[in-house]
Order: sequence, then structure tokens, then C-alpha cells
Amino acid sequence: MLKYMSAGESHGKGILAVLEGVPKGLFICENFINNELKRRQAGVGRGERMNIEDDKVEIFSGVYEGFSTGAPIALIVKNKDYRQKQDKEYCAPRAGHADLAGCLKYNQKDFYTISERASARETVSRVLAGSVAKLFLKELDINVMSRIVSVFDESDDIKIEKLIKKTQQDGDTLGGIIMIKAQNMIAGVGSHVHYDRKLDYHISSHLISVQGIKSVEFGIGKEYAGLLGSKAHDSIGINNGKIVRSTNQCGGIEGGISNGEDIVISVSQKPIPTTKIPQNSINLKIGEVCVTEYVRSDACAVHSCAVVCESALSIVLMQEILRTLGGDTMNEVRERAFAKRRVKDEFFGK
Ligand code: EPS
Repeated sequence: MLKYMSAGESHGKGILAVLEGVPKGLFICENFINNELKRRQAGVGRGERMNIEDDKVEIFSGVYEGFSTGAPIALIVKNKDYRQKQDKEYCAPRAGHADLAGCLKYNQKDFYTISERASARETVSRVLAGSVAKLFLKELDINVMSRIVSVFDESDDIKIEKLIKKTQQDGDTLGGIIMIKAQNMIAGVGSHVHYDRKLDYHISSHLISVQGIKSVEFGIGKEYAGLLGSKAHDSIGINNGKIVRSTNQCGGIEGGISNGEDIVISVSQKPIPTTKIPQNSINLKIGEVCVTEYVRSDACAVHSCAVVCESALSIVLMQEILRTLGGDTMNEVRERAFAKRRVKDEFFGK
């Protein structure tokens, strides 16, 4: 079973990812990981921090001569903007951020340590682990990608860019909708037998845990609610002796199990709570109303979030494929994946 843990604070020494359960013999391509980290840093609307950082992976453990050894893989990105001491007080919580809820949880009046961990800088860890998962999926010919559907009320790329730049100048922030897809998925991953073995249970819980994500939809998602049962589902047919589906409205998962179609998911990201425009708050130390103080942030992180969501989906797919197939080495996993694919491809014989 694959296990993933993240650690690190936004302005601490760095961000870490630990992956336990990676089969032996997976090629861990450092250039690929660094390229994914670069993709996460890019995108219009990003704040000044991205001009400071140049995220690069340090492979700490679990890799020998470029290949996974079967031991836990620890990956580190060191923060350039590492600050040892904070004299400032952080007492005016931002609505929509973890500031207030975190202070109530720990009964503290300064939210510095809360926001340090809640920060979207943590998504570096998702991309570190997600890059390894993507390399694993590529070995099984599964490709994970994403696309920006919309930002605020715009869906045209050029208009989106203009809108983000204008909003950034105005001191406000934006969210949007992202579509994520896994192509050439193996059928039969996940299970209908228990809630916590359903593939969509794992995918949705990972994606909703990405900073700012407020909804996760599979296939046509909430559009289902407005359709008749006779029109809503992807009819089952046969062509040249192979099972075919007319459409993929369900997004590749039925009954918690992958059905072999592409996995298609849409997520929405809320606008970032840190705005240059001051917002109403209260000073937690003195108990009086005040306005929020601006701290450096992004105006829009939808493009970056798309890369993070690809990573989150990849981690879950790797985890659930390994749960279904098992295997100590990549050779074993490849053989079992091939055998699993044959079930659908040769369902009615060759
Ligand atoms: C981020 C790093 C952070 C923020 C942003 C994402 O750096 P800093 O706080 O030093 O500017 O730019 O985090 C948030 C949007 C947030 O809400 O915390 C990153 O590396 O992606």
C-alpha cells in the first residue's frame, strides 16, 4: 500500500514529501520532477514569492542509481525565503483562510504558525509526490493532464489572462474551474464492496484537501441532477467484439470502480482569501474590530492549482492501482497491469 506524507512550512527550511510503498525499479527522473515543480510555479497572477523561489528537488532517500529501491522515498525542496524569526503579530484573521479556525482549534491569538502550514506553499509536496506517481503511471501508459475551464466568468485563455492582470492591479483575487483527466486508465481499479475502497471516495478526498478547492465533480457532475435516468447514463454496446460506451458522462468510474474510460473530474477553486483590498476582521488580542493587513500572496493560482490537482489525482491512482494489483517490483506491477487490461480487451475472447 502506498502512503504519502507531507511536511514543511511556507517560510520554514523547506517542503518535504515522503512516499512509502513505491515498488522497486521505478526510474525516478529528477529532470521530470523539476519540470513539474516549474509548472507549479508558473501561471499568470502569481505573487512575488515565485520570483524568489526556484524550486528544485533534492532526492534524500529511497533511490539508488536513479531507480527506486523499495524503501521510503523522501524528497525535499529547500525554501529560499526561509525566515528564522517573526517579530510581527498576526492577529487579524482573514475570512476564508485557516487563521481564525486554527486559532480556535489551538486556543491561540496569533495565527502565524497556522498560516505557515495552511499556506499553498505546501502544494510543493503534492507535486513532489505527484511527480513520482506520474512516472509510475507513465510506466503503465496512463497519462494525467489538466485544462483550465474558466476563471471567474471567463473561459477564453486571452481574456482570462487580461482579467487576472486587471484584478491583480485592483488588489483583488480570483478562483476558477479546472478539469483533470487520466487517459488510458486500467478497468477494475477500486471496489464497490466498501465505502473506503471506492476509487471516487479516494480521489474526491485527496482533491478536496488541495488548498482552495471547494467542489469535486465526476464526469458531468451536478448536471446529472437535471437529467432523466434514461438519458443520463453511458449506454453499453459492442463493436468488433469489444465493449464500447456511447459517452463518458460518468467520468470513467461506476460503482467506485474504474470502467476503463478516461477518468474526468472538474474541481472549483475559491478566490484566494488574502486580498490587497482590506477586509473586515477582528483583532484577536484586543477583541476589537479592525481590517486585515495585506501579506504577500497570489491574485490567482488556478494555473498552478491545475498542476497540483494532476499530482493529487496521480497519487491516488498510483495508490489504488497498487492496492488492486500489488507487486514488489515494477516488473511485477507491469505484468499485473497488462493482465488486468486483458480482462476488458479480451472479455469475449481474442
Ligand atoms: C505559495 C507561496 C506563498 C504564497 C501562496 C502560494 O508564499 P508567500 O506567503 O511567501 O507569498 O505566495 O500561498 C497562498 C496563496 C496562501 O494562501 O498561503 C506557493 O509556493 O505556491
